[in-house]
Amino acid sequence: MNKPIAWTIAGSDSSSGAGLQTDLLTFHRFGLHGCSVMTASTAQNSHRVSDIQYASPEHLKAQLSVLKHECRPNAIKIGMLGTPKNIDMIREFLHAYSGYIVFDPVFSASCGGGLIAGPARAYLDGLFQIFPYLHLLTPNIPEAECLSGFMIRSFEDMEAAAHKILSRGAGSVCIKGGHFISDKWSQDYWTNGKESFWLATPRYSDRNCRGTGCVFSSAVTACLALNYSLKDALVIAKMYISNGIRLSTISREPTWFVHGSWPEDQDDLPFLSASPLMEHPRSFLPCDPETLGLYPVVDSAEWIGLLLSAGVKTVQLRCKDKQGVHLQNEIRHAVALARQYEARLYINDFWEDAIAHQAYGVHLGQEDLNTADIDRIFSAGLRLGISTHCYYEVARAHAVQPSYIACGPIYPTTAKMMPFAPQGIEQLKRWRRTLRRYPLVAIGGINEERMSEVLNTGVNGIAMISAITQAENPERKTQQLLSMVGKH
Ligand code: 3NM
Repeated sequence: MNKPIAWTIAGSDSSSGAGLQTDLLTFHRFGLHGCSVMTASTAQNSHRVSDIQYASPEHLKAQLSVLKHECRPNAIKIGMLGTPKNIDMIREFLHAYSGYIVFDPVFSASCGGGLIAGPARAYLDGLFQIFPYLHLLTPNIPEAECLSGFMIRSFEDMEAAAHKILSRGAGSVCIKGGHFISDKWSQDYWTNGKESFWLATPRYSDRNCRGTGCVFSSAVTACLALNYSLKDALVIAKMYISNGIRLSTISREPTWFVHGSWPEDQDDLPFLSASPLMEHPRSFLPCDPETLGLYPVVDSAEWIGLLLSAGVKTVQLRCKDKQGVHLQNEIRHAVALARQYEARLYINDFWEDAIAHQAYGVHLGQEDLNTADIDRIFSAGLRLGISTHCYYEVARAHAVQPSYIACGPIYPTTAKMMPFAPQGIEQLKRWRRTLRRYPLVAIGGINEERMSEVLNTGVNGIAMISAITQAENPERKTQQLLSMVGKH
């Protein structure tokens, strides 16, 4: 077996609207081999649960043992456990397992039927014992209220409840805001105690899909099994959920979630930000023209002069080694040159100076997003470009609605210390399909030989440093590259 493997430890839903049937389908759509450990069999349709047979702890153990030997999981999702004894059995198993574990603490079916045996208190106490083994807990609002003991009436309450739940020992918590019917966004809050963010997608209040909680936790598990980081997994899973709800039938009656393939629609990409979304973020001015073309990134006004005289029309000043008056002079000089050549100059990092000197735009990395005053850049009428390297960063950039998004590194690069592996041309094609309303700039390791395959993806700009600055004759190389872009 050569596919990554994910397990679901959950109850069977005879109608397949939720439970392990829908978990397996989700795993399949993400290209995994899914295995199931059934904790209970429910007789269920979209209106009621008419019977439940819980698996005995012995039967649970037998399922875990056979699978453990042949189908070692890359990640595990746990859903309904049903009885305190089954919780104990799972805790024993988790003690010896070191991979990713996602837990969706299901207490009742979407149709309202309770799914746990015996007193709720004993069940909850058992659950708390397994929290220290979990990488992620994904309660909805009623479940989060149960686990935290808080009433959740506001976004602040969601944050407080998440931190209370976290204090029980789970690695991180994502509270799904799907039950906040008053809000026009579906907003989830994630935290691991050190970092936190909100994910917002449009709410489709005229749809009533079953099993979305199961699908969300399975989709996160699938992405973890595929080696995505937890933060990326949350973004991709949110896209998958938004897509399936958006494409489902408009109805008050319960309807089927529409399982898609890998989510690639910008309409489903969440806005990721430090606080909940109150209104649709405003968009930065568009790049004009939308085609940025050859986009050299250089560290001095002298380089900019050379490139502009060779015919470059979009350029970035990325000064990492100058400060104070030297930096000011460099920026002033670069802006004057750009005006003279009617070219578009983006200033990396130094957004205040870019505003002061009225540069065409600012380019920010993800760390700069923590400190830059985005509203001031917007009000000053400058364009904004943002670097991204993964789904989490793309969703974060999306919340700022920049003029363009840069995706990198596409190939290995030596010009920048890079904690990210090269994304490759296939992922760049995927970004092109996904981010269809943004101009995209490709960066990282691009040179003359790789140029046409990058251009073929349909990106709007090609950024590069060393292919130009390390060339024997940078001016001639720039002209060659410009002509390749021009002919495309
Ligand atoms: N940013 P070269 S890669 C400045 O991926 C920079 O965000 C990157 O230089 C990113 O063309 C990179 O020499 C370096 O590889 C690009």
